[in-house]
Amino acid sequence: MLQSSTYFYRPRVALITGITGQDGSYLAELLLEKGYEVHGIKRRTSLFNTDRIDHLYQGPHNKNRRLVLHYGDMTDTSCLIRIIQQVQPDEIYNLAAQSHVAVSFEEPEYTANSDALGTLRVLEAIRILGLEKKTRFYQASTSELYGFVREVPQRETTPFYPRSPYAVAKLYAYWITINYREAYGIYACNGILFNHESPVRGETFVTRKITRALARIKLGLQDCLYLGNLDAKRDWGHARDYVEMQWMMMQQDEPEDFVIATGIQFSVRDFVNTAAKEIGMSITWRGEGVNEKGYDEHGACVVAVDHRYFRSTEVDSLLGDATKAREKLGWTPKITFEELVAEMVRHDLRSAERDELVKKHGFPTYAYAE
Ligand code: NDP
Ligand code: GDR
Repeated sequence: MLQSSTYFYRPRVALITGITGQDGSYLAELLLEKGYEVHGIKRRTSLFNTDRIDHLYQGPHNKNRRLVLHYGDMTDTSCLIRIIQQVQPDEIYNLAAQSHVAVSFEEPEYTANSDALGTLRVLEAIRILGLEKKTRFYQASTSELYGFVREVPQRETTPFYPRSPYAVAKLYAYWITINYREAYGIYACNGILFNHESPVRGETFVTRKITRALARIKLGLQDCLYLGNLDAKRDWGHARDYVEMQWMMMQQDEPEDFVIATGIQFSVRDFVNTAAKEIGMSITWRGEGVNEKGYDEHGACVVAVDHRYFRSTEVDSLLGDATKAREKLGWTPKITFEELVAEMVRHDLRSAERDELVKKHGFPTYAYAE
């Protein structure tokens, strides 16, 4: 029995789906710094998938453990209910998703299952377990909802027109979040986040693909960077700034949806030029006349356009207006585009240097990220 004078300090408890991803890792860091007990759902994979959170890992024998990982999957209702029942979270951040737009054209059904129905499963678990009044819910919504844009810049009231199986799945998740808020009084909110990047961005998203490839080209580990639509324009921010806003949205008196963006737009071509400048390289652009190996008649090339990276339906241009977040929550992004690119380049140069060393000692280094 506890002495009556004994006080239990129960830290706030957060559950992050997608904790092994880019945002999950930054958010876990932030919540641990704020004193939370953090639980995360990771998928069973045949190789380790916890690289991004290994620096936060605390073993099961650590008495003061504040980071706990659970095996689970967004497509498995029973495990989601079990984990939420066990963890009894104050806040759930639903970040898990098949998050690659181009891949969603290849895997539309799986994308719908994990991104749309996965969100429903978590919300239903809150309801089934009677946690409507206790557990707050954050949904990782996206600027991809705007797709074929009807208004520039895009704000909370701009109509949606999704242009990929990914965006259509996320549209369902957006609305089911609002429906559960209205129908059951759950504190549930959508962060409509524009693109955000970092040194731990997945290697097949265009920004990381660029910084990684240019670093490898600089060190002679790669000849060429193949890209799709160089004219696509995005509003790129830093993931560290954006997870702060995810947390802020969950601390309000009433749940609301917010756009999170920088309000500044660059093209893919601009990103390449900025990264090349940072790395001290001049770019040789090659058109679509490259042969199978990517070289044209001039020999080795640096950036070439390859049609396989074009999408069946493209989102040409996104630009966000985060006025509501600034006025209601006092949020503004702190890290500029140039600082973001510089940080990514520095990180990828270090990785390329490590690969160069490995190669010098006769070990293979792995190939291009497509
Ligand atoms: P990542 O792709 O880096 O991370 C996705 C996470 O979801 C990973 O932890 C991944 O696990 C996990 N995951 C994928 N499928 C499943 C599944 N079926 N069951 C359980 N876990 C799964 O994405 P980001 O961190 O960049 O983005 C986080 C969220 O925000 C996503 O929902 C994304 O759609 C959304 N978003 C992202 C934006 C961005 O610019 N980054 C902008 C707007 C929205 P594993 O590590 O094993 O692959
Ligand atoms: P996006 O990001 O589709 O906006 O989704 P991505 O970096 O994949 O593409 C941005 C733009 O660049 C063009 N592009 C290429 N893209 C990739 N991946 N590879 C290429 O070689 C290439 N060449 C040109 C694309 O066509 C596109 O126009 C990201 C994800 O994080 C989503 O989960 C999130 O919801 C949105 O951002 C907001």
